[in-house]
Amino acid sequence: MLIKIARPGDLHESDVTPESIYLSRRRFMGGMVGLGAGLALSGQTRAASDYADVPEGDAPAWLKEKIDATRWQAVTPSDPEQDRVAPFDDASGYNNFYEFGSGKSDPARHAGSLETQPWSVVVDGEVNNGGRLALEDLARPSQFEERIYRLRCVEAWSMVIPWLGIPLAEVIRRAEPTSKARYVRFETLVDPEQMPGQRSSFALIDWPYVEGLRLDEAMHPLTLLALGMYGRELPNQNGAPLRLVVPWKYGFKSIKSIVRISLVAEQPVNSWQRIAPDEYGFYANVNPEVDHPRWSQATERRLPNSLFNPNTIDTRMFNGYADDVAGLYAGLDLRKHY
Ligand SMILES: Nc1nc2c(c(=O)[nH]1)N[C@H]1C(S)=C(S)[C@@H](COP(=O)(O)O)O[C@H]1N2
Ligand SMILES: [Mo]
Repeated sequence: MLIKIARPGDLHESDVTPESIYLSRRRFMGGMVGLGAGLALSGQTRAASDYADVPEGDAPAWLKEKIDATRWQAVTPSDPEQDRVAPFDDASGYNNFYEFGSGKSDPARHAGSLETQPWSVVVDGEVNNGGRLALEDLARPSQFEERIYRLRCVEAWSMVIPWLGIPLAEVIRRAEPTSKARYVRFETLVDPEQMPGQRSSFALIDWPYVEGLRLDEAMHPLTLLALGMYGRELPNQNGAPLRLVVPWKYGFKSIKSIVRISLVAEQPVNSWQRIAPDEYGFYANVNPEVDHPRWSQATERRLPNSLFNPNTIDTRMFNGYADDVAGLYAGLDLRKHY
């Protein structure tokens, strides 16, 4: 197992960052390893002790075991100045999760009581090996990996978050898609008793929250099913116990608290597309050249920031993952298929 215990000399940059976790040029440059579709993995590894400041979670025994066996070998963003990992308090305190309200602090305030154990996920549709899987059975055959990704919200803010999880591709392969499967459709839990946003008569969303990917996007090695972040299980406000992370797409594609994964023949209609099809499309690839009808997508506020340091940075094509994913969209008009 590749666990590196951090040596004191490794940590000097952390002196000037708010957290003991940071990304360094050395870590990224050190021994790049190619994987799958040219995916750049850092040869450096991180220690679980990098997360010493993060509050301990309350994961069930099976999940703790999986987390302890994580391959601490991150896919990292590339800019050591801009791409600092956000403090845990920001990543778990500033959220979008409309099931718990539409304010950024509503999820942290209201999601704590969500019952996430036991949890099961229905895998169905165009598959030969579907069914209802206990979460531990869905996760067990795969090794956990850490992925440090940029998350770029369509609202033009972003954070760098270290996720823990398993490639979605492995779950899909085990389901044995039929030849008719061309898309993957995801659903979030519907439970108005536990989710106050689903009781509100002002809610825009027609529950459940739905998302979708093309099958090749779903099979891409960057696409992660996350069960944890910052070396622990997911806080409920971040989509416990299971959420999608698709780092080259706007954050709304990364659906939380998933209860159903369906392989389907037709392109799913995702929740935001249903609400405002002129503003939110199916693809939702991060693209600084295609503005939202009501605001520019050319820049973003990298969090944490402040009034005195707005920390506005340029948005990158495919959120900086173009080398890995641009090929998926060859020949597609990205202005039309936003
Ligand atoms: N079920 C569900 N999933 C969701 C959302 C939501 O409201 N409901 N919001 C999305 C949006 S808009 C973003 S930006 C990300 C935010 O993830 P984070 O809170 O972990 O940063 O979750 C996405 N997943
Ligand atoms: Mo978002």
